[in-house]
Amino acid sequence: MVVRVVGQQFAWEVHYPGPDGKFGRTDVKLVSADNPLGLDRSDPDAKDDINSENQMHVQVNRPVLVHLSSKDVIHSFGLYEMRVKQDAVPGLQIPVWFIPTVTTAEMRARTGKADFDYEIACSQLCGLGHFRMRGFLVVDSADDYQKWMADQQKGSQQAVARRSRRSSSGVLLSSSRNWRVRRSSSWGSVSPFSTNASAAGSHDSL
Ligand SMILES: [Cu+2]
Repeated sequence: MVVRVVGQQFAWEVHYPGPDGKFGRTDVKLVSADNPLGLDRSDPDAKDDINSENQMHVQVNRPVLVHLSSKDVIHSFGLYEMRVKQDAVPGLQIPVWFIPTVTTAEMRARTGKADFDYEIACSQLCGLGHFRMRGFLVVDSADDYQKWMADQQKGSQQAVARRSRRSSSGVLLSSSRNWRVRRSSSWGSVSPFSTNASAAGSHDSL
């Protein structure tokens, strides 16, 4: 499987191409709290794309190719159990790959830790919120992975419907999606995209 991971102060955004296997176009001008990847939903390739924040699900025993980049400063994508550590650099897409061979559930059984999780650590001091830049890799069985993906697809279709309702009514609807709640708390006031258009404009290759 192929996935894009974008580091930002202070979270990991994960972009899945969806069933068509094609990543939709992204544009920094479209980046918002609702659309952290700047995905252009009018692009046919983007229609089935999935994004998640600080949560990366993969299927056991399948090679995972990650195209790694950053929106702002240099971060470092660390998956210690996979022996993966790679800087995420603005303006570059850096490929890194691994094959997960032990599911999260199996690791919990082996270690006797019911709360074991594979962690995605940022191992580059990237700003004041560096300490909380932390995601999780979930290694699923094939069945669990399909279920998760189906759930995400449903969720993203609902989000698209919500967005179009909102744009027609001009009323901000509240959302129960966890990632959005987390987004608002982790985004804070430090994002260069929230206030400074010229800073965003300099990262065209996002
Ligand atoms: Cu970081």
